[in-house]
Amino acid sequence: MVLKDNIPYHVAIIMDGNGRWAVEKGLPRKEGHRHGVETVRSVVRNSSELGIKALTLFAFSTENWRRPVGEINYLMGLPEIYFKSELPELMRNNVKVNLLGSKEKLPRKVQKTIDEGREATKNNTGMILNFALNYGARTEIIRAVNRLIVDAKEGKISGAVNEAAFEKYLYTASLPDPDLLIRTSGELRISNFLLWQLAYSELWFTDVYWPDFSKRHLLNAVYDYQQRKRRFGKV
Ligand code: V07
Repeated sequence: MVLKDNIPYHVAIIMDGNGRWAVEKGLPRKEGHRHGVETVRSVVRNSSELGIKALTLFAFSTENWRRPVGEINYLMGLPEIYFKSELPELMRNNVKVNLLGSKEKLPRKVQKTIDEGREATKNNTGMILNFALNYGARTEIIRAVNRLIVDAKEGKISGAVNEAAFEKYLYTASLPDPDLLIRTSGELRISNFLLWQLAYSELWFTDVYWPDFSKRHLLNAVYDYQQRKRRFGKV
């Protein structure tokens, strides 16, 4: 099925449809998020087995704070639930965890959980697992501009800034751009996710809700990616 060579180096996923999955089953929305964490477990394992080198998962956007407080509180408990059960497997599979997004607005406890997860996995040399948490792409770009201005004022920048120089100020500094973006649950939008980094990414959409996204769907996405011819604007 999927080819062993031409595995996408970096895959990004918008994990959409947890609430809808639950509501359609007559369950509370948080049941959808709970099942969504199960899917995170399987997609991390399967991606690492496939030889994907970086996986970026959109877990919580800067816009998601507008959800009901009860739902937000539940979501903010998920990083801890995730690490409690997954840390041993992350270590076995040599996975290094990282965060994209601004930590400051997150509850102290969540910051601590993520710092500990990062610290525990920092020497792992296998797949990089990025969680985009309190992430918004426009905010990321504005933050980069402001950090650049600070450096410029300190005289650390000489002449015009090019793309390579600018990218160093993004959360994804030193990480290659995603080769493949997957979005579940039928929405055909980017929704303020990695706007800079997705410039040349292949996009793959499915109607499947995130809690139902399985190894088969991941393999389908990678297979379709392998059939595409990437030109990066060239002929
Ligand atoms: C969340 C489960 C997956 C579907 C999308 C929304 C709900 C894993 C994490 C996580 C985040 C940081 C981290 C370790 C795990 C997570 C939130 C929501 C807020 F370091 N899943 N998951 N965080 N969902």
